[in-house]
Amino acid sequence: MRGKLIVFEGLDRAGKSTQCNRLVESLQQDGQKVRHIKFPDRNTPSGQMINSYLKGESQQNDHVIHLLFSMNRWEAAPSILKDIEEGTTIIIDRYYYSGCVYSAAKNNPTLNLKWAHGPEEGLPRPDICIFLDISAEDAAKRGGFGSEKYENLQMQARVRELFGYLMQSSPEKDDFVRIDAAGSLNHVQQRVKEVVVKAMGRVDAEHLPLRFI
Ligand code: NYM
Ligand code: MG
Repeated sequence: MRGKLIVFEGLDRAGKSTQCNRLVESLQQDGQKVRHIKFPDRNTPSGQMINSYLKGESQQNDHVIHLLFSMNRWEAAPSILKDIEEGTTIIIDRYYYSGCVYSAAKNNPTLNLKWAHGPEEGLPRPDICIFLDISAEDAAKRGGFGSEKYENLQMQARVRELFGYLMQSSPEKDDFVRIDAAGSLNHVQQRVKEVVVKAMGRVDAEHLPLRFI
């Protein structure tokens, strides 16, 4: 059986890293082969440019930084495909949904969701995307946002609105399961596991092929 592609999305401070780690551990305990990755991958050359932009150490125009984030995913795509083919499930902390939404949230008149989607087309499409939902205000209460670009209330509120649009009206809307992330870590973890086990089971039972964006 092929591996599955499972993505976590959400605002900064929604708890994605914690829930990714817990899911990886839990699936491994079930005897599954799992690889955990994260975008942006700050270690590759494109990732180093992204890192310096996010930290405010360099400037990029909105379109260029968008393409760098996309490039960062394309660099990883062959190894994702190979693992999935060989039966390893990939859990990703942020993917192209963040790519589209954060770029479009800047309200640049020539960079809307449609433009942002273009460079992502052809990447492997998730079997499921778990949106850990938290309000921008609650996110800010969790020890506050950091100092990186985009980590402010106004931007996060706009990001959440656009995620809402993706989940309701985009062609990808059925990829999403929204989980309320304001609850306890253990409760969220349980919900995540239920949702993931169901989605993975469905791929196997119906022999669903991996799709592409
Ligand atoms: N981000 C992340 C984007 O703007 N576009 C993308 O394609 C991706 C994957 O980078 N605020 C933004 C969202 C985050 C920031 O991610 C760094 P993280 O998960 O906080 O390290
Ligand atoms: Mg962050």
